[in-house]
Amino acid sequence: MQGVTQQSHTVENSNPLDVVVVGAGFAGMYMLYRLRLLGLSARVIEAAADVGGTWYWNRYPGARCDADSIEYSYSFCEELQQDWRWTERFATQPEILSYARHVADRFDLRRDITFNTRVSSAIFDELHSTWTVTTEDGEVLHSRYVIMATGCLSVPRIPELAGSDEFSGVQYHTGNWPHEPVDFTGQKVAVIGTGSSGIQSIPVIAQQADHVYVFQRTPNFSVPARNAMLSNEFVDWVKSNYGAIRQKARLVGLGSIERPTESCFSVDEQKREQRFEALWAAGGPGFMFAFTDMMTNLDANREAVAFVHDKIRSIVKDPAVAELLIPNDHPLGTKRICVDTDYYATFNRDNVTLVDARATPITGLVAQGVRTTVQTYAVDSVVYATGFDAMTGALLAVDIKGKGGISLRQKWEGGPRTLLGVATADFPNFFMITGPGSPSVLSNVVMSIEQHVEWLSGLLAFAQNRNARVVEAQTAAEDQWVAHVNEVANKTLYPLANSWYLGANIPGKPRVFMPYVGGVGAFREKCDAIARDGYAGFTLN
Ligand code: NA7
Repeated sequence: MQGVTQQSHTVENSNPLDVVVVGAGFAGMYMLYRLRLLGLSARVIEAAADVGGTWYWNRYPGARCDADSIEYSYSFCEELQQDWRWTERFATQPEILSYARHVADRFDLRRDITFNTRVSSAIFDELHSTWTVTTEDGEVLHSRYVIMATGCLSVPRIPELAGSDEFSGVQYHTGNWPHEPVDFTGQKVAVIGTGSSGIQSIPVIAQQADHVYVFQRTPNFSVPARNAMLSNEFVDWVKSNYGAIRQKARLVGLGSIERPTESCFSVDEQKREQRFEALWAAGGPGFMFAFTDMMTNLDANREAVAFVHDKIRSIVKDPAVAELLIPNDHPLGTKRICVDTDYYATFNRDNVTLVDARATPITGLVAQGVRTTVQTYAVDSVVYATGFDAMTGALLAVDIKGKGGISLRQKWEGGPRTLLGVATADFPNFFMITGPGSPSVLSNVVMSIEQHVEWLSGLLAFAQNRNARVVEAQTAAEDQWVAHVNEVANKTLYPLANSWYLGANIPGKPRVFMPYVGGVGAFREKCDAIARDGYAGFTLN
């Protein structure tokens, strides 16, 4: 027998729970709500002091969602979506966190959540078909099921820079920002990284700091957000049409984004330009869906690339700075497109300097600041906007052992393998919400969370009805799913970029395209077909 070794809390005498859920972000909260409906006992373990997940931690200046707030919210409760009033097109982090807290209060979720506690291991006991979950504080829980609701972007990554201990100022990571306000007034600040977090925070920090040095290794594509306050008329319209808006989003992704019907070269140059202009003026991530073939046809993508290059040149006054900001190593959208407010214009400010960290890489920190191969930049604070160990980081941070003592880290050595991103063979009664192999980060993730949670609730109800003690993904079904995920990814331009979708931002991480790119509608259909087929691909005993 592999697994349980804790002598003081044996499975036999500990009155096991039905489910341990790890994480109380949007996924963990809704999972708990649904488990209660199934009549299952559950405990949620959360590292933070409150609910909210990524929105609890990412408090950096300018942090906001890049999906429309009316869609980046739960749809499962009509009263909830009618009562809550979003104020801005793209909600700020504090507003999203208030929403998460409101949901926790409204459904009295906190009574089943243990906060300030991190799970260190989860070990499957084959004899009893239960899991033993141990926290870093040494608490041991036993449960029939473990559900990882640990988020796709929840393990911040700080590059190992020589001399970081010697730096005399303060170092921050955007994904683990202090809870007290940070005041950069009068300071010289280094921001390392120009992904979404850097692009959102740099304009805001620049308004406060004495000087900002932006260390850019790879320029990214960013489109204007055109954020605005939501009018009462618009909100009223949304609330009267919420059913249809949600339904559309379930089938095509972000429902508020009008999907194209034409391919790029089926229209003439003038019409193409007009469409790009209209989407640029409308703001938001819809720009990357200008034509049907933007993410599959390199020539079509190049048209959008050229348009954005021209925009950058027209906004940034110093031509040398503009050239440096121009992304030229990946097709548009193959790294997550950034959505900004005044990002490029910020480089016209006298107190902002762009440092080419590719031509002159950062070699480390010294007491006074950041050192590159050519000079030292004296700064008071360093902001790492250097991203996350995405999609698998939080799962593999926990020591998870399944059948025969196999660890998830071993099994996923060559990259994650899942069935539908929800389960993995040899790990019975173990599930993930929006795991690798599901649309997750390529979709409106709250909507994808709802889909996964509801589908998994159906599977657990099915197991309950059959008195099954064990639910496990079959290896053959998993192999087929992994092959399908790769096949659809390889038909697109996505694998052409060194993105965190592929794990390329983490040295040594296997290069595997992790999210499912086939679309939320197709994914939902496949999941539903499997359910209709008696959860084909899963073994229930
Ligand atoms: P990202 O998108 O992973 O961006 C991280 C940035 O940090 C990126 O520009 C990196 O450059 C840069 N980076 C990382 N290490 C270094 C070093 N050592 N030197 C210089 N620059 C470095 O993370 P974000 O937090 O911005 O966004 C993640 C997601 O969160 C986002 O897509 C949204 O979905 C929300 P590189 O490209 O590796 O050259």
